[in-house]
Amino acid sequence: MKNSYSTRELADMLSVNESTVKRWADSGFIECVKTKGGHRKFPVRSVLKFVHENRMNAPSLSLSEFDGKDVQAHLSAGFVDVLVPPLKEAALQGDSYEVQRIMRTGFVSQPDLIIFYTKLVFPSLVEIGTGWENGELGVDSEHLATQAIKSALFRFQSEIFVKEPNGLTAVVSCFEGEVHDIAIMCVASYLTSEGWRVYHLGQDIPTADLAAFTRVKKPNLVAMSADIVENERSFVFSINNKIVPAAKKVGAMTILGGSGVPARFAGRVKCDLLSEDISDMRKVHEGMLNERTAGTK
Ligand code: B12
Repeated sequence: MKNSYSTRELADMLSVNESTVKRWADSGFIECVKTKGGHRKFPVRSVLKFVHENRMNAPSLSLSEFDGKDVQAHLSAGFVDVLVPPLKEAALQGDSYEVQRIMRTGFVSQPDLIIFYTKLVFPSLVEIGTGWENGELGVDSEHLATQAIKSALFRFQSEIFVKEPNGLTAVVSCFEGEVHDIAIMCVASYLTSEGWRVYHLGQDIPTADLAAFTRVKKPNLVAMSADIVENERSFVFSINNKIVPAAKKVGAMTILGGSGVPARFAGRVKCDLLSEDISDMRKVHEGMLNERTAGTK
């Protein structure tokens, strides 16, 4: 995996002069380290941060990592789905550093986090799940691959540029008994990148604890994820009688996300939003930010 770029490489990839890159570095806009010989080296992590922070389009940064005309043409147009097969392959090998490298590449070509998740990360997981369902993959391979993606996501997410705090707070959590936490981890990461203060509670949070935590932290939003519900009555009771009242008391919006569960419980659970698509988080974020901005004027 490439760890850093030279001034020339970076200038070529961003289509600017070398002198521009040096000026950015000397003004502190982009972090660089100097070698003993006095040459500037730009860590990949800082380059990604810089590109993301400045909303730059730098597909050639990702092109430098991949061979093949088709792949390059797709990447230069931001179509990261072309990286699903290599990402899945690296995951099935349990090579989480290669998965991370592919994620970095994909993110440079498609720096919209929501699109990046929905076109690259999630389809890879779904394909792995389908392989298991069809009997092509054993539980061992499925777990190895998932773990590789999850570990890579953890590291990758620490490289994402985070906006200034916007004053909004969210509690995000899997519902009691739920262990599928990758989507909610991505929800947490998206909101964090948009400047939210996020309390990410992870898998299998008992209802009483989630309600108590909500009462204490008084967030603007409580976002939950549930993929598998065995006891319908208890699920509906927990949401309607414990979590929603706790959220209402502190003025928080509630969202229940997951696959199949929101549709199955539509009209039965009293959350403000039921969603099967992480893209809905963009609308929620923008709506709440506008409300907040209007309220503080
Ligand atoms: C990885 C995985 C696991 C891992 C979980 C690792 C982890 N830390 O997450 C492990 C191996 C532990 C696991 C266990 C099980 N799994 Co599993 N697993 C998967 C797999 C392959 C990928 C899950 C994933 O991350 N998908 C990608 C994410 C992004 O999808 P998602 O969570 O559905 O999120 C989407 C929406 O639901 C929505 N969303 C989700 N949460 C939220 C929240 C908010 C706020 C919003 C706005 C949106 C949102 O956004 C996403 C799309 O934009 C899927 C296959 C698949 N098709 O997804 C099966 C799958 C989910 N698992 C399944 C099953 C059956 C199980 C087990 C019961 C298997 C078993 N017999 O032990 C156990 C469950 C244990 C438990 N107590 O819950 C089934 C579920 C079927 C169902 N709904 O009834 C699936 C679909 C596989 C299948 N085709 O049968 N699993």
